[in-house]
Amino acid sequence: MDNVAVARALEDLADLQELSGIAVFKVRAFRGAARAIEGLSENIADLTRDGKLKDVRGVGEGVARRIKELLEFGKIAEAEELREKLPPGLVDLMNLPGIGLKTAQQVWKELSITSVDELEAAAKAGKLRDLSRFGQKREEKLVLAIEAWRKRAAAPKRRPLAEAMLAAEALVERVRKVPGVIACEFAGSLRRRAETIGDLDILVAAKLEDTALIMDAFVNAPEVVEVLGKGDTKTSVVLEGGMQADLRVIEQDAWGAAIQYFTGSKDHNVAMRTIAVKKKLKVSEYGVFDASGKKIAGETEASVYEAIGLRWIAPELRENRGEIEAALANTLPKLVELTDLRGDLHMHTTETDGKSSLEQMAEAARAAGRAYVAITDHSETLTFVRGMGKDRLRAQRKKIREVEESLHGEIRLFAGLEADILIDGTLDVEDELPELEWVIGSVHTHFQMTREAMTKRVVKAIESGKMDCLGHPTGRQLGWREPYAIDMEAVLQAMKRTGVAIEMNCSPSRLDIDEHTARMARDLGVPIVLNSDAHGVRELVHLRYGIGIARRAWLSAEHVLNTRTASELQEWRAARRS
Ligand code: DGT
Ligand code: CA
Ligand code: CA
Ligand code: ZN
Repeated sequence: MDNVAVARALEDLADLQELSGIAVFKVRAFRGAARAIEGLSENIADLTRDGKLKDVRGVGEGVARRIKELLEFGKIAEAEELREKLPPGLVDLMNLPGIGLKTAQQVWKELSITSVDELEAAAKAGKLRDLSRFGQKREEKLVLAIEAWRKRAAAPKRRPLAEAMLAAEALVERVRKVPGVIACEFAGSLRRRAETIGDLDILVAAKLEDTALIMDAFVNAPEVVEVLGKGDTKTSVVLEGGMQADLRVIEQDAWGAAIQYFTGSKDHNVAMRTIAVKKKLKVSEYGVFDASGKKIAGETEASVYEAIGLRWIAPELRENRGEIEAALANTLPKLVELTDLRGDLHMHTTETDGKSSLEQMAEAARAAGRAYVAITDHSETLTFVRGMGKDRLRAQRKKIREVEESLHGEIRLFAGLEADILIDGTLDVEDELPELEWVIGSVHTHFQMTREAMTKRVVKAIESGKMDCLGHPTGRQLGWREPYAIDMEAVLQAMKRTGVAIEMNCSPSRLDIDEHTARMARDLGVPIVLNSDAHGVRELVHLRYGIGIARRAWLSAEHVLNTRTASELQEWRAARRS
């Protein structure tokens, strides 16, 4: 049990005591101790074992006894007893953000409300507004807060990268406009572009006297549904959809140190601190300090790394997977960037299951600065999305040439196909379609196979010689479909033998392949293609999610096929096919 858990248990005990009418002065000791324990740098269990519990500020005889009990039995008997005597829904009620102990007591005493359901019904019926310290506005907010609380309880805890990124960008943009804000950025796992995000960590550089306006702007953002805590330097809120966001205000001279610290990962920070200690330096979120306690760096992030003898490390690499060693040896890779991507080799149109026409897709891709794209609608056997047979394919190819001409050669359009990999590993494409310029092979049906059978199926398709790239290689859909069982290493080996590329599908619901497989592909020398798999013009931006994953896989531009020019790509393809 860690310090936070112990503090929370004491806090709960204090709440239960207070709800049960135990005198406030008796309760206060538990709250004070909880706060002290949360702020401790030593582990409370260690202190207990060493008999040093009483040295902790605010821990007297009574508190110490409860802590020992908690560490030994995992619970405090007094808390259990008090909880049993109270109406069961009351504790839930009290834990509702924006309610707390005082209000729970108030609605219980005055309206006999003892559950969240009853509270919600009362709020909707307008029965709360006349209570003291309430009013119509708070009553309305409460209904929203309860809805958000329910959603959050039901929602998976970690959120997909794209959802977190959109939410964070909106908040950052809003906060940047507040007078006094010198800088505002998101940190944490989102800055590292992890696949899923626990919570948002937003940092602001400002003078401390300017924080009030900043905090107000933050909590009043339209997507905020609950305020968990609002202070001078830190505020925590819950957003629509249930994600938590923390905002911290930092003074400018510690900005670099703070953003370094709060970007993490924790493992990276720990490894960094180990290096610092060897040099008799101390790194914290306030700066880098020498043995005499003098601050030697902290205003910029690069200065923090430099102070301990490291090159600046891209956030996507900060997982303690060799990046510190590489920074020391000056062998960090030059990571691929979004602007390195010249083309996009997977997208659909209204011809099959896309929402935008060929003309619209081509024009949007041109406007987005792509030098080339492949139009890859579905193949014939995928009848539920009106897959195309060879006649329609030929007709589409003709149309592609026309659209290309109408855009004056500003974008090269490859006539492609996303061919189904059938259950026996046959690729759903006619032998006599040499005019196709880009063929993706993908599994869209029959996911339930043994690992062996699925591997054999996909390897056979790779070896057919008709495929340029394997699409969304594991079939996963984040949050609702697990990857199918497949031996990715065997698949990569087959690709290496035959010169087929592997897709990193950048659709935020897929992100398939993941960073681990991408790293494996890179190490084997299998080229990786970052594709949007756009099913409409608005989805062409998907590349920005995949690029983060690609960087986490240590990819440079040279590992990514669609950083090449259109003619280099055609040469690559011709070389394999000859
Ligand atoms: P998440 O939110 O679960 O997706 O992951 P992070 O990495 O954003 O983690 P979070 O939000 O708990 O903390 C943000 C960063 O703050 C984390 O990456 C590193 C830093 N940090 C937080 N707690 C600690 C800690 O106990 N020790 C160290 N060294 N760093 C910490
Ligand atoms: Ca976080
Ligand atoms: Ca956090
Ligand atoms: Zn597909």
